[in-house]
Amino acid sequence: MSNDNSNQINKPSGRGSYFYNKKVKQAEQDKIFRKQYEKIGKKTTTIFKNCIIYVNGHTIPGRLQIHDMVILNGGKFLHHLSSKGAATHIIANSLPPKKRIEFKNYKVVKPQWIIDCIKQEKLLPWQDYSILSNDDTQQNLVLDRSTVTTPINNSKQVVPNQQSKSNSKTNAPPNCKDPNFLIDYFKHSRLHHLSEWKASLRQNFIESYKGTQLLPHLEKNYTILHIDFDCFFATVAYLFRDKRKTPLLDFDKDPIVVCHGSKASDIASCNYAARKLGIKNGMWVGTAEKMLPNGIKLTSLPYEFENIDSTSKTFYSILQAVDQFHYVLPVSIDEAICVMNIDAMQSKQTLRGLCNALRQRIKLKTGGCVVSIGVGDSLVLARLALKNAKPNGISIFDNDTNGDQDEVIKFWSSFKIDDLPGVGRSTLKKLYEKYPKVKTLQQLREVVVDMKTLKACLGNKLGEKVYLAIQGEDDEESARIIYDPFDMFERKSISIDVNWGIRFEFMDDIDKFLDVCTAYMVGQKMAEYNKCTSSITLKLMKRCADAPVDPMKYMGMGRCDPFSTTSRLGVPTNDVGVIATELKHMFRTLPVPPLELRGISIQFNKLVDVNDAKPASLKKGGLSLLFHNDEVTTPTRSESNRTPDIFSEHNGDPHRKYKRLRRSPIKEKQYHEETDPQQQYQEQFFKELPTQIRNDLQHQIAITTKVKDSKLKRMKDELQRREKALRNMNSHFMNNDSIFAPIKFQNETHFKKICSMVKDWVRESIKNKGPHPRDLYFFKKYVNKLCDSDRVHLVLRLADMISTMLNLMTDQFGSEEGFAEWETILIKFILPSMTQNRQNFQMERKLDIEYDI
Ligand code: DCP
Ligand code: MG
Ligand code: MG
Repeated sequence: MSNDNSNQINKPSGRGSYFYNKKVKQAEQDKIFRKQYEKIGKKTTTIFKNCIIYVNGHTIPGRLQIHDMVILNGGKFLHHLSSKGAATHIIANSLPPKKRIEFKNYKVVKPQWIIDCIKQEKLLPWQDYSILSNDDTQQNLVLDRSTVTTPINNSKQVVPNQQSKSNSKTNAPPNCKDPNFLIDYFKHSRLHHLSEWKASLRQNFIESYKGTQLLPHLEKNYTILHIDFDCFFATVAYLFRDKRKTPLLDFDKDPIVVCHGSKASDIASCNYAARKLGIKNGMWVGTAEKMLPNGIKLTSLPYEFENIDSTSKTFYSILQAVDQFHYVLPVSIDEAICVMNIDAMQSKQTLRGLCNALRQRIKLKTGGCVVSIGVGDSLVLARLALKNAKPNGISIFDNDTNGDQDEVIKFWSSFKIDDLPGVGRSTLKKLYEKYPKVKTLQQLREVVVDMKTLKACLGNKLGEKVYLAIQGEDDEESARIIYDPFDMFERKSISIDVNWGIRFEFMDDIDKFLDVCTAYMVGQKMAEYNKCTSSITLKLMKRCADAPVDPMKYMGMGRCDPFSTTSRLGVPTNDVGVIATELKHMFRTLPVPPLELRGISIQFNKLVDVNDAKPASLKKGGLSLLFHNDEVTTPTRSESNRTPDIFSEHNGDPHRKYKRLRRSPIKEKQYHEETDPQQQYQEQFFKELPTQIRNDLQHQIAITTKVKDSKLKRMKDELQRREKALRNMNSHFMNNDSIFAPIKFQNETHFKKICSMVKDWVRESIKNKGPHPRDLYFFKKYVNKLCDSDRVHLVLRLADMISTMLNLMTDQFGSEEGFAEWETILIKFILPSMTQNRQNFQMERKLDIEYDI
């Protein structure tokens, strides 16, 4: 019946009605068809329950066969692709270029997907059967590595790799709402591992070289050995592979990649046999498979994080045992820069001897991992030499112009311009515009006459860097790692970056996720380094308006627009509650609706040692984790237990854009203070406050009243504040959140109306299970804002009102859960909030910001 109604409403007229009628008729026929088959005992399933399938062009098996397979397995079959978005999947053998563009936002899969789903009796990841490559969908790579685009060879059948499948993340669909999601994500994320390893290598450096003499800044009296493993992850994965699965694998001949498995996952590392075929680190598996010559198979191996870690430890311990090295500077898990005093080792021959010995020892001790070594008398030369040395080699370069000039020219001619460290796509473009014919670094050395020209082309800093680099010298910034490694390696920020698996519907869940992130970052990371933070940056990735909802990479980010905001706390803190609340607030200032969120990164900057920070801002007696602290979190409660949600209308509709506060549906009542019969309780309430709170409160009220007495002073203060507010608006205050704006609650600014609304809310929720957490969250924000903006007396009135209500309702509802909850809110939150002297806190925030500017 309801179906008929909706049909009625959506029924098109005119030409469209012909297709519409046809579609309805065909859907009815499909239903009958399925029933008939069920009657004769043919097996039916619901594998394709939520799928609407359209077949494009000639397919094997044919269109009719696919139709039957879809219908019998619970799917809908679309005979015409009449309107955009009607189909969930398009089945095709191949697509001409025009269709590739037309279908770029669809899940276009090979017919084999249908067959395999039925065979395995489950809906398999469509990405493994996708026809469109990342070139078609323009998927953003998380990596900053370039991908090679190659013509797509449709004639070649790509055999889904068995090993890669068992290793695929896609077999275990992630749930970002699960409290364990973050830790699980970190366990699998190679980028997370890489950054953790790097941080710990740096920390180890600081500890083990404590007291070592710094190298004199201006005397370039050293030689650099830049040492890096060849295809590190791939080698370790090969050495530690399950040999029963791939007994005949040949590392030197067979193309091997390390990845998470599905076609749409990135290749973290590939061996040199794969590189010969054009496959590169950072490329998608699907793209790599298309580069294989006929008959050659790509082997994907899983990550061996633990073995990578132990191999790296062996590598570093071998290097640290070399006496001639003044420093072993960690670059990454597979790469180190060794600084050697020039007098320690002079001739090329002795250098080569040392390099050979090192390579042999590392290979032996790691069970077969190979490093290459580049040697030069600057960082840039050693790095370029390393490029020459790879794979499995040594390159020692002396840029001395008195030496062999042919060798110098040969060396520089072997590099492209973007082989220079720091030269990315945009710099390359600028250089090409200025010097269109220049291809190699040698050519660039010939055309660039002075630093001034390059500065004009690339800007001062980069111009200087590139100019010095082509002379074989390091710029000041790069050389800091040699002269001031301790400062460079000191932990200055703590961050997490979640760029996979983020699919939320409601703010509630995002709040919980932010709680988990904060607990991890504060409870584990900041505690580990004994730090606290005074500045937080939140960066969100929002799906681009024209990007597909499901990107090619399973649960990946797809194309996104970044949004970020920074909040300076003024006072360093390690309080989970404060930080989580700030993050939730920051989230709400960014225009990213929950459904469009694809990635979250959080960074704590301006870290200070806990011992150096002001004690008042720090949590004593350990860190309180928000999970266990019901101050700000939003505990789950079943729908039926809830009192009416007065602030959460958006909750029912995930597609609606999130609104911070919405007008309450409750009928507004006037608050008549003078005639209120509960007035008599006010004095008593004040008397009954704990002495400390009462004294503080009286003091506060006395101050504010005094200030208010002098109109002139007030105007002067206000003027000053406004000036400051204007200056700081962009860097700190977010529009409505300015403490000078009228304070809104439920879109209402009139205090008496707000009181009336709160009164109704308290009355209703006392009788039940207490206030809804989200409502409470906004109420707390409102109270805090009142305190922050010199309106403590209003908070007192609210407190007074709630206390009076509690008194009046004790007899009737004293044993209710809601009653107890409101008592706790009053005693643990509202009353203390008035005496926290948050005005001073705000003043510090402002001062801090001015300093920053
Ligand atoms: N890595 C990664 N993602 C990145 C960078 C690195 O997964 N964005 C991992 C995989 C690499 C390892 O770190 O194996 C070392 O990085 P390298 O850049 O040194 O790459 P490889 O060692 O794989 O190859 P090469 O022989 O070019 O050094
Ligand atoms: Mg390497
Ligand atoms: Mg490396």
